[in-house]
Amino acid sequence: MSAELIKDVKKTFVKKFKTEPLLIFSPGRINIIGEHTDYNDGFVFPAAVDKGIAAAIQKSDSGSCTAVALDLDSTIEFELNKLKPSTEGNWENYLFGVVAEIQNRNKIVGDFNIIFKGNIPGGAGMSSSAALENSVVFGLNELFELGLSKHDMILISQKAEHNYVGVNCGIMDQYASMFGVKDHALHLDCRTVKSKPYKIDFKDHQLMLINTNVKHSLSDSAYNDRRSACERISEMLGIKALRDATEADLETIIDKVIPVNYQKALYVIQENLRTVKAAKAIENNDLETLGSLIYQSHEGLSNQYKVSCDELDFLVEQAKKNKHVLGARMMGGGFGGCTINLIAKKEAEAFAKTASKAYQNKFDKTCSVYFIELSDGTHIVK
Ligand code: GAF
Repeated sequence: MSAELIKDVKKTFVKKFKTEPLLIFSPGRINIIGEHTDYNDGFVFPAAVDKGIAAAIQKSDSGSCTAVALDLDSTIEFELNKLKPSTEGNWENYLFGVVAEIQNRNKIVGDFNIIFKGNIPGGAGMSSSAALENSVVFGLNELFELGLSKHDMILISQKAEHNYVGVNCGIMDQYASMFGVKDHALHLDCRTVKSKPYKIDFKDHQLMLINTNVKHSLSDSAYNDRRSACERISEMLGIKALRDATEADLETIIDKVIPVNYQKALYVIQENLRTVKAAKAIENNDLETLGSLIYQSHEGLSNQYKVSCDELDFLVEQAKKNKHVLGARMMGGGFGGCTINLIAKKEAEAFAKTASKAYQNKFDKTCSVYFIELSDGTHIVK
């Protein structure tokens, strides 16, 4: 599938710009557990997947830059010294943001042309945004010999999202997309920004995604609000981030925090511990425990952190009714997108069918099922 994307962007690039481009593939990600912990300096457990964004990029001598999003049939021209966030709030903000953040580091980017095409479903919570940002920064680094490390690049991608897109995201998505390792998930410590790869081979079980195909509005502002609430509580506790707090610490300020925010902080503290326990469970090949932690994660996201929605809750309820699903939860920022399910391989197709039918009956719309492969991070395609 990604080979086709590469072929398409290359062909279109050569036809449009009459020169051979540099080709990049940048993946989306899943996350086994550890949601909304990244911006609290905590642990997450993501993996890059075989869906992503292909980019063809080359220097331009026309005096300006052209960018084409093939799947959106959208072309823009821009000049490097006149960059500012577009009010349309579209895909170009990811691109402009990355270029601007590179320039902020006093690195010189020359004119370039770029063509993208992707196969990460929009709003699926699989981070097409990080894939896009990483493809741009990776391509520009290579083309203009900027000397950026992979760590520099993901920080640039993250800043682009903060300053040009307006989402104060953590580092999980950019990290997973850039550093992904085939067949592995990364147990990432978001404070040190270092990870340990875990080979994921669940033998007779597998991970399966079900996309609600909904993305509820206001998700960006709700995300930023939650991040601010966590930061305010950390400040009250006199710590750098909620990663440093225990439930007992939190109890000391129970009278000073409104109950909904107290629950959010409690969720973060508990989710962080769950993520550490999940790593142990995977080491011990203890899938029952892993599954139960995944279900607990969803409970917390839905009832305490309040980032789920009816469609996600419904799919998790369907999973709970099926003894072959060991764990299921919403994945990513929330308010729509996918559930991730840990399920017996031989039952996966049957559950996908039953859950899809029930979803259609309940919401009068379809959900989509994805079987994903864990893949390498952002790379050049020869
Ligand atoms: C989004 C953000 F981009 C990530 O940084 C992370 O916070 C995630 O939501 C929730 O875990 O994908």
